[in-house]
Amino acid sequence: PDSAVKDDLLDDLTPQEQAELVERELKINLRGIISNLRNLDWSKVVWRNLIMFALLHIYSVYGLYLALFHAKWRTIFFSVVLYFMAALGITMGAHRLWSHRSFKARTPLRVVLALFQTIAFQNDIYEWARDHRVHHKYSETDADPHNARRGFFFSHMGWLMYRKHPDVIAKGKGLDLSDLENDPVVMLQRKYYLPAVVTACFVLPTAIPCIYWGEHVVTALMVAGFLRYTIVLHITWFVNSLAHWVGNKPYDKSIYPSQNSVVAYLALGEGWHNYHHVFPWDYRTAELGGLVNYNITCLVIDFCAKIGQAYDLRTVTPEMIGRRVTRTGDGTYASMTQKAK
Ligand code: ST9
Ligand code: ZN
Repeated sequence: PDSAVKDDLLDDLTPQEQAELVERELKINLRGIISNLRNLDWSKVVWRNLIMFALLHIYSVYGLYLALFHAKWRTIFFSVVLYFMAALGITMGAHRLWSHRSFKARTPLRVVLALFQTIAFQNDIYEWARDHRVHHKYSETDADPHNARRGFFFSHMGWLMYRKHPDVIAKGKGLDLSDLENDPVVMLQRKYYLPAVVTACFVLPTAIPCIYWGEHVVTALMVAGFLRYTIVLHITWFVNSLAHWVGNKPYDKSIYPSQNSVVAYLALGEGWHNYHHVFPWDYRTAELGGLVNYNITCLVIDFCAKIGQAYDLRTVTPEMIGRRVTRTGDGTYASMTQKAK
């Protein structure tokens, strides 16, 4: 109800007043950042994570330098391949399959997706899907782990360095996670997560370039390990930050999630976030699949369905979408679909 009130108010404001309001909520102006820091409860900051993320970013800057001036082209190519593998592990595996059950997958495909998801090092599938389900069910409330109302930085990466709000844990305990508990692939990955993630995210990405094309060990670790990891993290985090703030809302104007094409492009089709929060069970996470909407994940799921590894793909009928657009959309639907054609 809170967000509905906010949007009614937004309609009465001039574009400049709207921009100011958004900036204030984003807290990207100096006063906002200072007031955010003042209101911070420092006892809840998880310093270990903050230091780890700071180090990761320092290594990644060095990785960028090595990538530009020293790395062999094979190492760069290999890092790009790793980006696609890790990204699919998140978009197709953790997100569309395990969090939303928007399609079903046979065991070989689930094993591959779990391996890919491990390369991404974003917590194990069980924890990722649990936090994501609580995010959808209680979006933009205290029970949302990366509640966008707490500012851009918090929803982007701040939440990973700060103790969770008690509501996240309380509401999370009320979720039915039996499907995850009954999936042996998910539980096996959870059991061996620590050694698996160190191997998949850092050891193999370093060892393979050294062994197969004689890359320097430091270059391999910094580029294919740290830099690639950091890039995939920020792209994922943009779905929670940018795509909850910037973009049209053709399906439901009363919620934060927005249609953001830049995020969609980087995140293999995951930026059509206004649609996704309205119809979370749709395996396309967008109204349209295909290359024209950068929905690479959708194309891969379609391919896996063709070879019999994915099945029971769930979608939404055009009539249902149309009714929802008329009832709650922000009026940009017509111009948006025209552009897509
Ligand atoms: C990372 C994840 O980066 C990113 C996820 C992004 C999601 C994006 C979604 C967007 C859509 C998809 C688009 C994909 C696009 C991909 C494009 C790719 C190119 N329910 O957690 P604790 C329990 S991870 C129920 O320690 P604290 C918990 O079980 C990065 N229970 O809380 C535990 O119980 P027990 C690497 C819950 O102390 C207890 O509560 N990883 C829930 O507040 C305490 O849990 C990291 O950096 C729940 N929801 O700490 C690690 N939650 O004791 C980050 C918790 O009984 N995490 N519980 O076991 C942490 O260090 C901590 O979780 C913390 C909070 C510091 C954040
Ligand atoms: Zn989702």
